[in-house]
Amino acid sequence: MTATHRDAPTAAGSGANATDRFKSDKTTQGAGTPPERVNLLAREVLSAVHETIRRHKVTYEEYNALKAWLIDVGETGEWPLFLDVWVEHVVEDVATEHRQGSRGTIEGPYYVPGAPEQGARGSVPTRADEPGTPLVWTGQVTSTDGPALAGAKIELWHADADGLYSQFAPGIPEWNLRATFTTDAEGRFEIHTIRPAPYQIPTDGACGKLIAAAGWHPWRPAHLHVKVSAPGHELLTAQLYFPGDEHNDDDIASAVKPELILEPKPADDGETVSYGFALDPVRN
Ligand code: MBD
Ligand code: FE
Repeated sequence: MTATHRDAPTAAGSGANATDRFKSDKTTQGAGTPPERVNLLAREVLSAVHETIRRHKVTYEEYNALKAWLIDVGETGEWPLFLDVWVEHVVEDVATEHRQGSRGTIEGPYYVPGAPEQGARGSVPTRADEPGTPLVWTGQVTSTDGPALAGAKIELWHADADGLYSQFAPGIPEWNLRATFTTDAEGRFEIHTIRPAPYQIPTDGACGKLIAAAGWHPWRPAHLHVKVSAPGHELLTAQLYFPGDEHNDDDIASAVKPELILEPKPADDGETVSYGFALDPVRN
């Protein structure tokens, strides 16, 4: 390890970065939600909280512990992490239930738009001594209407062999293990990367405190994140997993689906895998 104590990854560090990222990319504050809908949703969420308090006779001590913890979530910048781990999977289910094409799953807190373009065949940016098993991934992007999609974009991002993401953990080059590929005339691509490590939710922040206090585990299985897009088609956000990972069955973020588990094969230098995507046309 070359990391010094000073630049070790911390929950507050990745949390602050994820919070800034969300504010600059995603916040649309209110987004035109009409008052009737805010009223409906806010009332139902609050009554679920009230019901839980009555049913379990929640005490003032517990109420104050909750208040302190919620303050802590904000102070450690962990709202993106908390929501993406424990809430996003249901939003994703609802948003994509009409689709015929490839299944997706949650985005999580660590996507960054604008990763370097590598064409149809190429490598993700890595450090000279990037640890991890080399992985060559080939595939094709098609439309559920049939045709191959030339010029489709595949944005890939994933953790390194220590389970850390560039731009969210310190000391990693900006675009390490992040890239954008564009399919060729037949809709095909070939991506050279490394196998990521399982991801552990930071144990030193508010989410880690909840996990410890509830006796849960902090792990997500190893995964590759992708966004696949083509004109006239719905954006597909997915993650791909590796067979045999002990957390495929109990992902803390509930984001594993059987269709998303790869079937890698051993190769001379690492592994190869074939996996493609079918995108749903936008219907009006
Ligand atoms: C991750 O890497 C991730 O993908 C999700 C969903 C939550 C926390 C960390
Ligand atoms: Fe992730």
